[in-house]
Amino acid sequence: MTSTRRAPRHLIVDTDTSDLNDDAFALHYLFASGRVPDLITTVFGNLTAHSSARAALALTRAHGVDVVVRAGAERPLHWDGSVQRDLRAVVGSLPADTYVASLRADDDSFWEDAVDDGPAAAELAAALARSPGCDVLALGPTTNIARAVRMLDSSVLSRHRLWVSGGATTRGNVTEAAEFNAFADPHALRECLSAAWEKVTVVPLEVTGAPRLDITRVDRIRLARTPFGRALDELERVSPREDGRDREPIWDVVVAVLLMDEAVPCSSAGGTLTVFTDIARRGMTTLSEGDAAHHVVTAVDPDAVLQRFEDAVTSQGRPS
Ligand SMILES: [Ca+2]
Repeated sequence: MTSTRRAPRHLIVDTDTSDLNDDAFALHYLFASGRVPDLITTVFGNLTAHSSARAALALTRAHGVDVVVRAGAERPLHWDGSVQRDLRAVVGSLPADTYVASLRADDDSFWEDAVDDGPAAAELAAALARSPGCDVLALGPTTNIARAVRMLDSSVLSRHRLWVSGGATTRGNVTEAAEFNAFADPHALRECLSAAWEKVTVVPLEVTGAPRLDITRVDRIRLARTPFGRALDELERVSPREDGRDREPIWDVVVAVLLMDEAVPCSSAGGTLTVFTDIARRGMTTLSEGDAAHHVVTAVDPDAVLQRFEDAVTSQGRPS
């Protein structure tokens, strides 16, 4: 297999990981590939930022590696009374099976309790200020990253590259138009996309949702005596798939694989991705092709992504 590994740069992963969701799959993949993040920051989204930090810390320990993990934002960037009221009404009106995780309208701890944000944004800004060249991998709502961006000059940001898992160019998964990470904090995503990064790569839902980890691959991977193999085996035992033929999409893994390996066959469009922030179109993203402000991945070879992932998480620590 030919693969062209990118030269190692610093790596910061900002994530709303839980114990073994797609963010955790992506972290396992990065650890197994030897691309250990220099910093992991966590944000509200699937869980609270603080719960997510605990999950990330447990994952780093399963790999026997010390990585600094910092919790960050527990709420979106814009959070005044009218934003809260309008947003809660919108999520309350969505079909009952819509995945809105920590934004559930009946989750009073999110809407009403005053949990303090952790220090992630300041730590992220300090790490970027120190690093000569960093990849920032955004796997959740981009609130921490937007706050860090506000603390930095363009001369610092222009050394670093942003990779975003989120947005949707045809169809969303929260509303008709909006993907979850973009919906959770569209103002933050807009600020992140307009900042002075060296390069911005966005991998939208259509692309991250394409590769599916089928049962054959799951059954091979869970036999591996690696941290991920053991974790997946445990998941299959406690949460069986029943008649489903695939476990689920592996969304955030797709972005991590593209970050790691430029030989993965994919296509992309240069253009400007616009994020809508008004309540009716919250989180909707549209691409105007033309300039190259953003590189938006438009398609990827699903089998190549899945093979890279399986190779890494099953052969960890063994010479290839
Ligand atoms: Ca995520």
